[in-house]
Formats: sequence, structure tokens, C-alpha cells
Amino acid sequence: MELRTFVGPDLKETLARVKRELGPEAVILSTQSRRPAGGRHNWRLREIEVVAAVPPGSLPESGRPPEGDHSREGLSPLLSALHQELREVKSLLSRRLAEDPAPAWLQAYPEAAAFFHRLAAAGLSALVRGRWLAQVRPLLKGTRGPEQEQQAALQALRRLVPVSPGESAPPGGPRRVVLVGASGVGKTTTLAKLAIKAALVEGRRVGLISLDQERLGAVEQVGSFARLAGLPCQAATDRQELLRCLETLKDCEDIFIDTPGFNPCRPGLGEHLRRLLGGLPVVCHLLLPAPASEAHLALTLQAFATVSPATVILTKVDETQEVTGCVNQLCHRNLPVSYLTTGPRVPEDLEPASASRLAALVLTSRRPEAIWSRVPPSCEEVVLHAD
Ligand SMILES: Nc1nc2c(ncn2[C@@H]2O[C@H](COP(=O)(O)OP(=O)(O)OP(=O)(O)O)[C@@H](O)[C@H]2O)c(=O)[nH]1
Ligand SMILES: [Mg+2]
Repeated sequence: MELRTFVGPDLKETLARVKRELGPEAVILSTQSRRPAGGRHNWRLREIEVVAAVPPGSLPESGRPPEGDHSREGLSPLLSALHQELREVKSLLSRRLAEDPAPAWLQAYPEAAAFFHRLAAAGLSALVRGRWLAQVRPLLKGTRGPEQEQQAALQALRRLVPVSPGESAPPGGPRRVVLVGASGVGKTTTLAKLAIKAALVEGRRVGLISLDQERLGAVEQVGSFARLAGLPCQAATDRQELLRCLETLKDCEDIFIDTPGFNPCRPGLGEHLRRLLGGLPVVCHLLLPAPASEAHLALTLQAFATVSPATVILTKVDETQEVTGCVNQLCHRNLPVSYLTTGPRVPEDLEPASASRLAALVLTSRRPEAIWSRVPPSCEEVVLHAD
């Protein structure tokens, strides 16, 4: 065993030196606080002496511990495994960055280049990042300093995410809104939120129709909500009945129509939806659950394409930490988002979509430390609070 003595002004700094010079195998034999030589006249002055030992032959000529893998010999198996995993993640990351590097012109703007990599880490697809690059390039010209670069980067991100206000009512005209989507995505709950908002906040005459005769209790669900809210309600099973219900409620300024959950994998779904809703004076909105996988979202968008949804309502945003799969799919298809739903409460958990809010959600995607209830409403705040 080889012994070494270290002296320093405090314990923390002295132990750090021991670790630095002898490596993780060093064993601390003693620590001692003492008055330094020549410090007789200042009784407050103290220094720390640490005696440490290492196994014989483990110190190189210079007294420094060997570099590289040898420095890991003293680590526990768990730490070694973590170390190995970190190395693999690092090499995977550098391979990915090499495959999809930022373009050379972006290197002139370090802040924007860092933003580009942040978008990649959040999960935005190469295609969407390509669109961001096309947007940001003219905005970066003439910028001075990191702050202006950051503003340009944010502006390009906000422009990227398509949003559409409200339920796309024709100006002054009646709204005939159909909510479609897979089962359990929040159609009936969102219908109730929209109906309450229209009736109580906007003061419009609102009626409801349930087209969902498939699920047990679905008509009753809409009916009892209508009774509570004091709204007229009709139920239909097919296109002819739906037309009759629309006629019955013709004095309503807004009619919200609930549909059954359609399985996007069901063969012939497109044809079924076309026969049910095609050519009717209604606007369809597709509900997509934000926590679903990107593959499932792509499948759903494909399956409901025959009803040409005017907008997408992103539901259950509160149940996920990653919205980039949705954003990728919506950018690919140029489909705007009209609302976000952020919980089951009627009518509170409904937000009109905004470019700034969606950009904020993109920037906090795949960041486990992001806590949704504390997500700032704007992307500027997200960037400001970024580490
Ligand atoms: N966390 C969370 N839950 C929600 C949200 N929206 C709806 N829910 C809940 O999701 C469940 C299903 O909601 P529904 O509105 O019945 O869904 P649906 O699409 O009408 O379902 P089907 O009619 O069976 O196809 C209910 O428990 C709702 O309370 C949301 O934004 N966040
Ligand atoms: Mg329902």
C-alpha cells in the first residue's frame, strides 16, 4: 500500500484533490484539522490534512492515476454498466447527428444551430426540420447576437405548426360540427365542452345530436348532458335520420354531433364514413389523442381522410410528455389544430390552439423534467427557462 498526504484549506477541496490525483481506488485513512506552520499568531487559521492510500503499483510515475478504462476498475458493477450505457448513448447520438447534421450555413448562427438540434432531440422529423430551416434562413439574415437568433428560431417554429381558430364556422352562418375519431379519444367529453362554451360563453342557440347508437349508453350520455345544460337533443342512427334531426334543430345557430368511436383498422371505414357524412352541410373535426404513437396517428389520419376533417382537436394533452409525433403528422398533412384538451373537466379543460402553445409543447417534448401543469403558456418562456 502506498500512502500520500494532502494538505488543503478545507475538506471538500482536499478530498477533490485526492480523488483527482489518486483516482477512485484511493482509501482515506485519516483527516485532521490543524493550525498551519507559521500560523501561530492567527488562531482562526486552520488547514486540513488528509492521508490517503492506494494499492502498490497503481500510481504511475507522475503520481496520477492511469487514464481510460483503468480508472473504472474501482467502480461498482452498477456504475460500470451505467458508464457503458452512457458511452453507447453518446456514440448513438453522435452517429445520428452525423447522419442528419445541421447545414453548413446554420453554423454561422450558433444559437439557431443549437435550436435545430433541440428540435431533433424533441422528436421532430427530418422533413419538419427541413421546413423549419427553410423558414428560419431568411429570418436569420441580419440578426445580431444570440437573442435575435433565438427570436428568429422561435418565430420559424411558430410558423411551422398549423393552427386554425375555433370550429371554422362560416362567418355569421350556422355551425354544424361533427366530431369523429377512434373510440375513447374524448369525442363526447369534447362535444360537451364545445357546446357549453358556445351556449354560455358565446350566447349562441345550441343543439346536440347523438349518432352513436353503437355503444351502450352513448345516447343517454349526450341526452343527460343536454338536460343538465338545458339544450335540445336528438338521436339518429343513419344519414336519413341525421338529415331529419338537422331539420328539427334548424333554429339552432350551432349543432354539435357526436359519433361512435370508429376503429381506424376497420376495412371499408372510408366508404362507411362517406356514405354517412359525405356531402352533408357539416364540418368534421378529427380528434387525435396526443399520447398515441405516431404510427397510430398516421393510421387514424389515413382512415378518416374521406371526411376531409377541417381541423384536428388534440385530446388528452395532459397525459403525455411528447407531442412531436402529432406535430410531425399534422405538418406532413398540413392539417391545422383548432383545440387542445387538457383534462376531463367540462368545460374547463379546453384550450383554443395557438402557435405559441404548440411550439412550447414541442420544445418541452421528451424532457422528463417538464411538468405539464407548469408548462408556461408561451414558447419564449420555455426557451428562457431552458437549461
Ligand atoms: N386526461 C384526460 N381525459 C380525458 C380528456 N378528454 C376526455 N377524457 C376522458 O377520456 C374518457 C373517454 O372520453 P369520452 O368523451 O367518453 O370518449 P369518446 O371518444 O366519446 O369515447 P367513445 O364514445 O367510447 O368512442 C373519459 O373518461 C373522459 O373523462 C382529456 O383531455 N384528458
Ligand atoms: Mg362517446
